[in-house]
Amino acid sequence: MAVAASAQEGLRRYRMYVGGEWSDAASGETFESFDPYTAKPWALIPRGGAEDAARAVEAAHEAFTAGEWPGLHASARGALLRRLGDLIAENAERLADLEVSDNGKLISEMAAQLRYVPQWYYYFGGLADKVEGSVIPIDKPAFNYTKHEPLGVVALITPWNSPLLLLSFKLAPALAAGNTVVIKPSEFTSASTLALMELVEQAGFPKGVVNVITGFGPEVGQPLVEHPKVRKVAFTGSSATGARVYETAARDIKRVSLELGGKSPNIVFDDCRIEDAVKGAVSGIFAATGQTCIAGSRLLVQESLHDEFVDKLVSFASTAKMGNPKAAETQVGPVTNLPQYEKVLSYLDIAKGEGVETVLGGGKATRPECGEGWFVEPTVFTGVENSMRIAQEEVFGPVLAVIPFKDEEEAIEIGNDVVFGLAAGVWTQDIRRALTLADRIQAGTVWINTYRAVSYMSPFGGYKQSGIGRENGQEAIREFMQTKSVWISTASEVPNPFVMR
Ligand code: TXE
Repeated sequence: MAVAASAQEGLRRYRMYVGGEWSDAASGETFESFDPYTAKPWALIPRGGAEDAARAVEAAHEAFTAGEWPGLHASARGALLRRLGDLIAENAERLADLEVSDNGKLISEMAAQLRYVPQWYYYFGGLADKVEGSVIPIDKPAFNYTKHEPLGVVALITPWNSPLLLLSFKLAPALAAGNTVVIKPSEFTSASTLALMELVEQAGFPKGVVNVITGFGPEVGQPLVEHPKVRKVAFTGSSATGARVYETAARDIKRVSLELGGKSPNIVFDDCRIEDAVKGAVSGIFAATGQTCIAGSRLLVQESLHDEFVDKLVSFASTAKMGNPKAAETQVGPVTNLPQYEKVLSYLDIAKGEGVETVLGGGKATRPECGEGWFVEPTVFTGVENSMRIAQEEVFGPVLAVIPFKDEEEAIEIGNDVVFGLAAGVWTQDIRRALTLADRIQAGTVWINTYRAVSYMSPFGGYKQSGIGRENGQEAIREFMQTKSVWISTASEVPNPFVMR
């Protein structure tokens, strides 16, 4: 059954997907999803609550413990994942269009992202039957081996900035490992995740293996995290909500992986290739309208290059075309939702109050091509000190704080002087310097002479308060598994039962 079957008051109406069935919220309530370019609602989403969360967890638990899924060989799980990858590839443009309607990011970026997403299902589908245990040459009269088993029901809680990409970081390894899942997409971007369920169904996953419940975090996300049959929560979002999820999960010792915020330093040395570094700075903060956890929101520039670099950056960034995110030529789209828009604008005031200098933007974008949408001018602040709030707190918008530094040592000190540690960029042609920075910057990802590169093959995650656990790469599948040690006695007689062996 199609998800968006009927239109009500001109809005597309979506349904949740639980136990292989499409359903409304138990309460029958819905809420509107807004298009950030028009600032108008375009879809109606079920407003789930505790009852829906419990129903979905029960369906996932049933699918984990009975029926076809638990008996399916890992190779067969892999084949299902690869089929899902093929279906996503066939539907990439349609899914990208839904994402843009919900989050206002550029169609050019979202379409490229959706064309890349199938790789997660191919990679983890291929990995499913390659998770091997070991035989331990044990120091006792016994044969001892290990095996890696799935955890059970896993809750996947996702944000709005790249809904299906960030979901796939979790969904592909979770299923490859043999778990069943309940997905809770962001209330701002439910449509593409629900549309993905049509493809999950077509791929032939047994009922209840993949479930989606929609609604607001405190109403449906919180009871999902609290449910005693959930064994792990994989979360991407804000640090405040991540901490809350962590605390809640601790009550019954659930596992968590958290991918949280950042205030990543993009560090430019005076021996860099300047034109490349300018593009790197722009891609770090203005691509995706700065709404990425890996945004290079602190630009550290060596004093000797500072003025020249800022001039070049401002003249490049000031030509960025703003407007309809569905138009191919647009380079900077709107901010995804009204609370986020208000948050970004409030940080512009905070920064100005801290005494920074505004060298580009600094306010709402009121250009005609921005219409009624939630647009903020690409903004560059200079004269920023690293202790200021604009340098310490995640804005999640097109707002760059430029901080000068003297030498390598000072760049490292400033770079590391935040609570976050998600990513960093380094621009230099000196290989010794590049490797020194790669060693000494406290971040889960360090890019040398590039920025924002992410792959299904390479581990992704945070140091410090940017998170716990790693997504992508071979170790990601183990985040969704637990290890069992099996002992088989080879002793010729049972030894003294009162003494531990
Ligand atoms: O995030 P939330 P929001 C940051 C960014 C942004 C801020 C707020 O700084 O300005 O977060 O965005 C669900 N129990 N990032 O409010 O609240 C929620 O419904 C369980 C960084 O959207 O963290 C959504 O599905 N779940 C980030 C998800 O958590 C709960 C990407 C994330 O929402 C819940 C997005 C609860 N009690 C925003 N409360 C990144 N790291 O990329 C909320 N949720």
